[in-house]
Amino acid sequence: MSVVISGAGVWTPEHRISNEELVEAYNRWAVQYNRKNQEAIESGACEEKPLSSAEFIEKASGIKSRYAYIKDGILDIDTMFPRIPPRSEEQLSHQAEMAISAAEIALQQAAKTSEDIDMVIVSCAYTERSYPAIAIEVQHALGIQGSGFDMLVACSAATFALQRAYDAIAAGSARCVLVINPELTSPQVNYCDRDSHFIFGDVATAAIVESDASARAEHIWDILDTRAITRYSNNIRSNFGYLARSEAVDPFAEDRLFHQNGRKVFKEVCPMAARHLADQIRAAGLEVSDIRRWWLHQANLNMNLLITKKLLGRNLTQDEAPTVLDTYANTASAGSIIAFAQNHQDLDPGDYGIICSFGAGYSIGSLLIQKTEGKMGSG
Ligand code: CO8
Repeated sequence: MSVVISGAGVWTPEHRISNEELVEAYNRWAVQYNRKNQEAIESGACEEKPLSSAEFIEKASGIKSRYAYIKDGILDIDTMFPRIPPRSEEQLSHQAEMAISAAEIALQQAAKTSEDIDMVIVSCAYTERSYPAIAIEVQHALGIQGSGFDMLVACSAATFALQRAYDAIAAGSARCVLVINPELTSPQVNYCDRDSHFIFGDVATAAIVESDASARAEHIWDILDTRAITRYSNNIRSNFGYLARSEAVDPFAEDRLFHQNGRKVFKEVCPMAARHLADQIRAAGLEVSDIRRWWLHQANLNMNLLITKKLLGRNLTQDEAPTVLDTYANTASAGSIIAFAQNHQDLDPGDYGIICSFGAGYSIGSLLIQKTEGKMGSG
């Protein structure tokens, strides 16, 4: 039996923030901070905040803009975080709403309805609460039978969840799995940190995984192989967690937000990812040159250029390795799924592709897939 990806969808928030807007707000905040703390800076008690630059951001990362679920507050120098209106326990939660918006597109692409689904996996870098699982809320809202659960694997949440979906179909414990990645990253971004304020954006992605026998979509991708590896590293970290109350620490302190040693991450993760992909492709009896399209993790354009250069000895074109981080920025685990969802319909039956994530953990997750004949128009 073949296990296939038969649909993928992206829900994009309506609010966009350009590098220029973000830098302008950060710089005004930094100037105000430096003015307020002038004496302490002069005495060496605290450090001056350096200014950010839109040119640096684009050159160092390839990011030009990002989307925000809620823009209000992010560019206000007296706030510097998104002001997300609280919802009552009776209302649909923010992440469930994002998840459902992406799920509806993936279901439509796969020519499926809620009745066809029997497992929901919500997998992302953060969930807005511990329980009940966002996946179970989505399951309830969409009227899905079976089971649902949440998974957290930071950057590799989407690829690791696709592998759990693959395993469930292959083992017969599910018939059709809805995998959703509502990446609401903006509340965990430190918009007062010059080195990381530009990195992330919000988005939600979704995919349908099922047996080839039940697939009815126009575009169907056979999953030939899945791989996941992790290696512990403190170089990307957020200490946000439920122990803050017991530890009597500030739950909003800088270390509770995303922070990283970006240079080290770059140097350590690129060779790991290149080796991982080369091993996977060769183990399947293929050459790296057989891969028609690379839907790579979208953290940094230079990382992707380095990885593909290590693999193929040349820079890949946008057609071979589509970039979406220029408009979406780093969307935690969703980046490779956005790249896939927006850039797979033009390929032909028989074409091979790789979906791959790499990042916090460290973690690397990848799927080697091959396009098969579509069954019918998905409308
Ligand atoms: N404006 C102007 N100058 C700057 C800025 C800025 N905004 N930031 C840094 N600089 C300066 C630095 O001070 C430095 O100056 P100097 O040379 O004088 O010391 C110079 O520019 C170079 O700085 P860096 O060494 O930091 O710059 P890099 O070229 O390394 O680029 C990057 C920085 C873009 C961060 C790069 O290192 C990178 O992308 N690394 C990989 C990071 C990565 O992939 N991380 C993965 C994180 S995502 C993830 O794992 C998911 C986590 C879960 C989601 C979290 C949601 C919130």
